[in-house]
Amino acid sequence: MSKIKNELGIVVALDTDDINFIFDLVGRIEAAKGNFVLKIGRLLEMRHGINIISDIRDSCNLPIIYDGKIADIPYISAKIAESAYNAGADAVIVHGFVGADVVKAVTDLEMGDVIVVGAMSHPGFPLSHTGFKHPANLWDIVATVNEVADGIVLPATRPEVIHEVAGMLDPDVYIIAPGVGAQGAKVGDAFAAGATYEIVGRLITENRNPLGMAEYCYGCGSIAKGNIE
Ligand code: BMP
Repeated sequence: MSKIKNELGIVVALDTDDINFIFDLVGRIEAAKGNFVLKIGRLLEMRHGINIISDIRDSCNLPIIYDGKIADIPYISAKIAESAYNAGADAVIVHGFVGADVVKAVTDLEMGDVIVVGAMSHPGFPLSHTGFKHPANLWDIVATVNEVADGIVLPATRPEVIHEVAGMLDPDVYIIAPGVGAQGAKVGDAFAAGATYEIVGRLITENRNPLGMAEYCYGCGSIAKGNIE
């Protein structure tokens, strides 16, 4: 069973240097109503070291994703993932384009969730020239995810890709979708297309009321999915 709940939620991307702000925000989010997950990326890791994962782990009970976008040979990828799990991560993000053997080297650890990047949110991400708006190897990645992984990253900026892939995924697999707010996608659009989680970074971290924005995003998800209490 996956460590990250396969239900509607917001992944808060903690991509800011301000450590005091992060710990304050994490404490507030933990007390908020909703399903929230934290994402620690390479920015925080490069600035503060791997201990930032254990420090945040020690400060709260929220699930933590290490977004190292791991993309190396299987042996190295597994070692990187192992370090993140040992530091307290519940899930790691691995690139899908590197191949099924890399993803399997990480899932074989059986230390936590494995989330695979299927397609990315930025404008320059290479798409297939066959008329489909997704990378040519996306279906290979989806097959690997269905076989061994827990989640997939698909772009909120391309809801048609989410919609198409959602229909091909095993129901146990959750979809996390970045690109909301700062990158142009509207809050709720990815949920409406079939995403389980929207990833939100700057829209929350640069807001004057970050907690209010996080709660608003979660509420938009509930509305998009039609399960308002
Ligand atoms: P923001 O909401 O501030 O644009 O941040 C988006 C977050 O999602 C960043 O942490 C980024 O690394 C991540 N991300 C993304 O933007 N696009 C992708 O395709 C994959 C990502 O992990």
